[in-house]
Amino acid sequence: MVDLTGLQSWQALARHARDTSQEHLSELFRQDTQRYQRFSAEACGLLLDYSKNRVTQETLNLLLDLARERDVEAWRERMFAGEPINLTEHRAVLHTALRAHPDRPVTVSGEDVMPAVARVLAQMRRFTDAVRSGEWTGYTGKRITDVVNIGIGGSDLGPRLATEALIPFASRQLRCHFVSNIDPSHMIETLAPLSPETTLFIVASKTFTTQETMTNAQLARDWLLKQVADERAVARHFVALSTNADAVSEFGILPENMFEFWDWVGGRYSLWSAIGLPIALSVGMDNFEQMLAGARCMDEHFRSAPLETNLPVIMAMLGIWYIGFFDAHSHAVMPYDQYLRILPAYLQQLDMESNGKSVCRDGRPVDGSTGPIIWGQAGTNGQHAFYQLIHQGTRLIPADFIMSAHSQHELEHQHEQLISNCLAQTEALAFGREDSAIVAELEQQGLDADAVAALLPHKRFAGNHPTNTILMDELNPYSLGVLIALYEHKVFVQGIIWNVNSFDQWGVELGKKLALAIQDELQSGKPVSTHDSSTNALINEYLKRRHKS
Ligand code: G6Q
Repeated sequence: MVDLTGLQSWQALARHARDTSQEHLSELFRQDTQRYQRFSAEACGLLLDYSKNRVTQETLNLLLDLARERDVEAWRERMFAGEPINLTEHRAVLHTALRAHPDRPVTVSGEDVMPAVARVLAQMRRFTDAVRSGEWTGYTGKRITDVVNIGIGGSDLGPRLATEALIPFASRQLRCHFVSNIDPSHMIETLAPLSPETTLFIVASKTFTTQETMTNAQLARDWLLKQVADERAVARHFVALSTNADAVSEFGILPENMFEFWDWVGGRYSLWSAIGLPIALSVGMDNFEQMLAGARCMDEHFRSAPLETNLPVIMAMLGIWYIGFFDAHSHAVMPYDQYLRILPAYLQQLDMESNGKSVCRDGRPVDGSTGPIIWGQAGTNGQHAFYQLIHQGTRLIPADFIMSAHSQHELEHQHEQLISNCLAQTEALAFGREDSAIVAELEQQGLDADAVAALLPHKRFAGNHPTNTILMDELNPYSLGVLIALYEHKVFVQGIIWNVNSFDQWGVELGKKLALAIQDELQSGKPVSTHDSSTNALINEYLKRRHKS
């Protein structure tokens, strides 16, 4: 495959970037009164306003030429069709099948996977109904009041995001907790207020070998058995979400309490699968299926809408523009919705684990930058912390602002304060403030000409900072499904443009291996000399301090 920078469309974009890089959003809006109409699009109830980006119609045309030259449409079909596009792991990438219409077959290696998907969904429904109704009890016959999901990475972030986002739809009789960190404090503090008789543990692990999850599951098992001294209790208080049936039954979890998924579901794309069980327990299976329906709507939009109005494609190509031609290293996500406070962390994994790559699919180095650093925070908190850097710092930081028309609460006035802040930020970022307005304000405060001149550079708002604004009617299971699928497909399109495999994550392996070796050394307690001088010294110093009485 031709290197990215060698493509005709890339070179055309590079020339266009040189010619237009100084254009200011204020000027672009002045020149075109229809700019919002031209640069906004809607799908599945979600409005994307991308008019506050540093683009013209020509920029977008060139970006879409690049998408076509990189064969985005063909790759999209290959993904939906179940081809093994995860080349290094020889796997299909079919999280879309988990939310596909049950009557339409989706085949992997010649086998229709939809009956298995439907079977697990039915199993999830039976189980969640039983737990939520109180029919499923703990070992001593008490109703389950607390669910603790033990999982990490993809087996934690997706369900945690959705469970938190959908709190207004949750059963208040069932509290959900998430333990991921190997640090025992995480489990100990979570369990402290809970009773083993009324706690259900979900061991969520695709492989059922992950160190953090297996260690924490063992800790939870010991906690349970310490108080309910009967091994049979494990079967009433533990269920598993996994692809590894043997390891699950070895742990003492009954086969009927294992919820299966498959190797064609990537960890960070797995909340739509059995990994979504805590979501379903919290909000009920009907709401979980609404979330799937929202994602399905976005899948259909992504698969069929022309590139010109295709939301994931537009967002992806805008990102390519800033990373490729403006040297933007990061991308901020600002949900003006407290219930979406986990979204930046979730998108960190989705985007950075998928596109944080430096080799192409064929193993050659990429030419240019790939995935950005994703960061952000919910609501107005960031305005009182890091927005300073976005407004007046030296870096270009494109950002997504997300808001809903309806609040989950009846405090409309306060909701409007929240939304005004969101809108004000995107306005300020795009247009900044004219020097003349700053001068007039300072003069009005009685400052003399020297003082005004001295202060002006510090008070200057240059503007021209690009943002997308995403507006939903309200945050609910359906719109959450739409929103998450939007970002999944955005990440997919960017991976195709950069020609990387967005579906593996080899970069997480080395640290895990080294940690196992160091763990043995720490346990032996003997000074070491086999590492570099820094690691040796740190291990030895740790041991010295640890064994000091
Ligand atoms: C995600 C990654 C990774 C994975 C965790 C947990 O795409 O593969 O975050 O989800 O390492 O893995 P297990 O589910 O196998 O425990």
